[in-house]
Amino acid sequence: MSSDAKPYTIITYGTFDLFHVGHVRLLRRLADLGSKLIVACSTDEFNTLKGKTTAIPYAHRVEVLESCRYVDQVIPENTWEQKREDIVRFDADLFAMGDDWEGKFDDLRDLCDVLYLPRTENVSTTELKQLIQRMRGNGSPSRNVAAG
Ligand code: C2G
Repeated sequence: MSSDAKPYTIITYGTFDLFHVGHVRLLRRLADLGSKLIVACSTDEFNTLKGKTTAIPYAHRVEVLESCRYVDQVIPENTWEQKREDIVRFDADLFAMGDDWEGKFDDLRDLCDVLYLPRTENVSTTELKQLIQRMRGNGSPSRNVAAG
């Protein structure tokens, strides 16, 4: 592909709390589909709107995503409604999510392709939180993750 060709741009959205292999495998599959992957990371305020409580603050979740080899750019996700504007702004060719969102964003098909990829089984942020709670209940030493 000539160097001045437009990158095939993919955009995806999520909280990415307690970054785990399910997130990694989604981002890797998406990166393999194009030449630029943009991740819109849910802000702490938006997660409150989503009814989600995150373990890791937004700034740290962004830092982790930006360190991921598959991710080219991280932007904030502040609202449900920003997707259309983002797709136009970044000239995205593909909007993609895990298939727990199957069908939820088909309305974007007038702007770009829409793809739902199979979730990675047996791992989720919720399960990790429950595991950590059980470990703490068993007297495992806990330390402030954010302090590193
Ligand atoms: N995911 C996955 N496999 C898992 C867990 C998550 O493929 N085992 C995918 C999800 O399908 C999603 C992405 O990883 O596409 C991020 O997951 P979350 O952080 O849980 O994102 P969510 O809270 O679903 O926010 O506007 C869309 C929302 O912001 C999505």
